[in-house]
Amino acid sequence: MAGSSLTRQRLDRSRLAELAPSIKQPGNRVLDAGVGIVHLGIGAFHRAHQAVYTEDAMQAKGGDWRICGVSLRGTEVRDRLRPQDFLYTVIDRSDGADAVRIIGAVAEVLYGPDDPAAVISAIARQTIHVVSLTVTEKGYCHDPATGSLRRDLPDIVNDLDMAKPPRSALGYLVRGLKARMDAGAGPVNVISCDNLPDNGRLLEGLVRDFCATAAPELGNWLDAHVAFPCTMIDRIVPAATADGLALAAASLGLDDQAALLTEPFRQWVIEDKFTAPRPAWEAAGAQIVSNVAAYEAIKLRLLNASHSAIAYLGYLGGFKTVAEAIAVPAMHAFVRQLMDEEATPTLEIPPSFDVDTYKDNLVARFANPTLAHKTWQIAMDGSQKLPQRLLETLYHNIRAGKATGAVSLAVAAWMQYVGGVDEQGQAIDVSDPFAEQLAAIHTKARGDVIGIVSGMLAMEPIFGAAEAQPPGLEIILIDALNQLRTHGALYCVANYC
Ligand code: CS2
Repeated sequence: MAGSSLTRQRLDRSRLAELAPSIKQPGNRVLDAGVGIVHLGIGAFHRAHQAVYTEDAMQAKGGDWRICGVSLRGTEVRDRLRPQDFLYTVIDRSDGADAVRIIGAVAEVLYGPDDPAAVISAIARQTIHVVSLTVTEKGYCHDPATGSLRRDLPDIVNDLDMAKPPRSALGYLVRGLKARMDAGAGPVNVISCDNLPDNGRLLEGLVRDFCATAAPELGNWLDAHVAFPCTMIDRIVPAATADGLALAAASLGLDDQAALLTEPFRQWVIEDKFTAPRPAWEAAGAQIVSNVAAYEAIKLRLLNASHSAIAYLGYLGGFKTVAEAIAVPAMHAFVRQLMDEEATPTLEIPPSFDVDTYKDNLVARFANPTLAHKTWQIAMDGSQKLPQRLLETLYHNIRAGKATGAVSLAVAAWMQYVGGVDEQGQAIDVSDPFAEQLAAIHTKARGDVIGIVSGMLAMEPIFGAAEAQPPGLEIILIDALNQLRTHGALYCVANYC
């Protein structure tokens, strides 16, 4: 991202009085509030989603719910926010107009590796009632196909030795919970906000598994003191860019090095399962429900599945952004068919949920021309995303003898993408925890489609054990990958429709 404009003052508390009245501000109810949340993984998504809900909840109902954010992987967020008193701009962008607001819900940002003890003692503070996480799928250090803890990962090997400084989110969390138990600091809600099915239960299982080895004394305490509600989180928040910072600077008349662009839409469904106080998130529009599973599945298999299909097929077809790709009529029709014909029949739709309107809104959100949401960004970490987004639908439909043409083409596009070369022969920067193994499968197969597909299907963490894969899976994917490599992504997309 480009540096700041030399002529502009930097956003901070002392500048709030200068802002135009059209720019919504946090106000003293937020800025004077105490900290009640520790959030692990304070990236763009959290700052444009949970932090905004929390700000609105404090504005509506008060409470000491400001956020102590923690970065585990880099100092950038802290270094950009600190000179601004942790204030930043969120611009809701649509074709019609931009809505600009300043968020004040973040009170501080810690960089874990600088001072792990500070993070652990923050989690153990009596005034903290919520520990939430957005650490991305791979941050859970689990086997995506089975949900079990990957004890082979170097960070987990390190963290299971409680005498060592932690490296993984689980390592920080378990040490923090143990410190909380030791300090008698009382119950806490631990809230996963990542795009994983049953994210609360998954996290609880991983924490308990981790504790069984590293801190068995914590097991009973967890039963009585910690709730792990499941959540469905939704808001499209592209990674920050220099263009976004320039737009914020022009809107504010101030330099903001931490500004974010997002869409007007946002949704947060949270399981009503808490052991400690929480912000009045429902006053900010969050839905607190008894069961989140149906909402999670709908979102993962419709929104995120379409996103991943657009990311791989679109990237291979030469599209840099989701909006560019979905503007092509064949891609639009393909995504609609993927949702209507293949994914929707696998879902249990709650009676009050209007799934057709939901899908209409999804394609409209994808088409938002003001958000440059990169296909490359969504394509990242496909090995961690594929099972819940595409493979559940594919496996279900193979077993039920239903249509699989669109979903299998999307999975084949992922297989092709991770080979690291696009349809113009240009190298792809594949970012994935399994990138090396996936590239090695391509190298070994030397262009043989059967070799590529069988090598991929042998990746158990992604596709599950051979006996758990549906019969015919290999043939279906060989056919799809063959078509893709022979005719190219766009032809296949158009041909499918
Ligand atoms: C996207 C999601 O990057 C991705 O994988 O599919 O981050 C998506 O934008 C959000 O889940 C929308 O809520």
